[in-house]
Amino acid sequence: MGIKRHRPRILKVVVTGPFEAGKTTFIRTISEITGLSTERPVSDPEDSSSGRTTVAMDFGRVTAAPDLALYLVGTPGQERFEFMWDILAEGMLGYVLILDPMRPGSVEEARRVRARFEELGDVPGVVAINKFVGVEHEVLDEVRRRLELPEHVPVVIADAREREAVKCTLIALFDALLVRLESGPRTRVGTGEVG
Ligand SMILES: Nc1nc2c(ncn2[C@@H]2O[C@H](COP(=O)(O)OP(=O)(O)OP(=O)(O)O)[C@@H](O)[C@H]2O)c(=O)[nH]1
Ligand SMILES: [Mg+2]
Repeated sequence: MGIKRHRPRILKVVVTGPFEAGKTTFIRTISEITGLSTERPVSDPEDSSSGRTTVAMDFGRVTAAPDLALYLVGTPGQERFEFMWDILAEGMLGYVLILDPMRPGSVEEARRVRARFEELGDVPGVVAINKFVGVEHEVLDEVRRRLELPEHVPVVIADAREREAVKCTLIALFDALLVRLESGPRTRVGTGEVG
């Protein structure tokens, strides 16, 4: 007589954002498995600190509870791989939008990414400011204003290399999800279940 094993529920979270924002790093920091990454050398090495860029997707896994696993799916940041967004967003529970406020054009690009992700699913999103050194409340206000974020969208400062910061970002996303679920039957939320 064997021990009965239940398959864990799987919830999918997409990690998106502009080129070089820190999406791959965010997933690597928290993933329990080495994960899949489709990084290739960038064509313009001056434009990238690591010299590598995601061309299809990143993938990581986190056990949230004994019967609950999160699949973290990272998008490519370069515009020419944007066709992957629709595929990767399928069935997402929510998304994390990472941006680097110090990189020229990153906030404007984040605005465009967010507009597209809002179309791709009626799910909550959280904005994570990465690579930031400076006065925190100023950057929080500025990003909120420039992205024209509604009040219910959480914005956090999170160093994508730090596990605790990545965890807090994911918790902010789940809090936003709970608020949605509690806000009544008119709000539709994707199931996020992929298996
Ligand atoms: N200083 C600093 N560097 C970071 C941080 N997060 C990522 N980086 C570095 O920034 C570079 C880009 O990080 P990635 O995680 O590859 O960024 P990405 O968003 O996946 O990039 P693309 O796939 O090309 O769009 C790498 O050299 C990282 O080591 C951070 O919080 N602080
Ligand atoms: Mg990447």
